[in-house]
Amino acid sequence: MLTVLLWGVPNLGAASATLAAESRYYLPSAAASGIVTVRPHGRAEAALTVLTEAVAVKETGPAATVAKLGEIYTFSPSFAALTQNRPTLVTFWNLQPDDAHDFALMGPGDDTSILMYVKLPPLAKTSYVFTFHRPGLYTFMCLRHQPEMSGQFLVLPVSREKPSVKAGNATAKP
Ligand SMILES: [Cu+2]
Repeated sequence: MLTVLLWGVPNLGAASATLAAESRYYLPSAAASGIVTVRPHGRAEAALTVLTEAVAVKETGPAATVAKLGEIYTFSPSFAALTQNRPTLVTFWNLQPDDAHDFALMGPGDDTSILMYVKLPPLAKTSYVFTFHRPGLYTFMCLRHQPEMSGQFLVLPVSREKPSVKAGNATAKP
């Protein structure tokens, strides 16, 4: 006889709170993977590093600016051109010791649904291999620092013509 004990489940306390917080983050769903595939590791044909840059922070920014506008960060670069169906390793460097950032990807075009949402912990490099399957303009942002911490990937289309490579050359090495 199968017995399932549930009496301890509602009292997980801190562990469940941590799980709830972590569950806010996600990679593209099966449906969204038709637009962009994102993997923590894997083969890449191009690479890009995106820094989190502090423009004004409470420790170093002009007091009047920080008092009026708060801490200000940007992604650097905040714009990059990528190629459709070309696996690209994007490495985010959070350069701040005391501030977490995050990365929410939207698009293409006017579609504001969030395809993926991941955290960028302090003083850490966070990498993913992105393969965009649809050309277009994709907006990304750190939801903690809006509206200034935003950027765009422009995904350029690949030619629809198939390369005329002989089968015998497919495994040839230089
Ligand atoms: Cu941020």
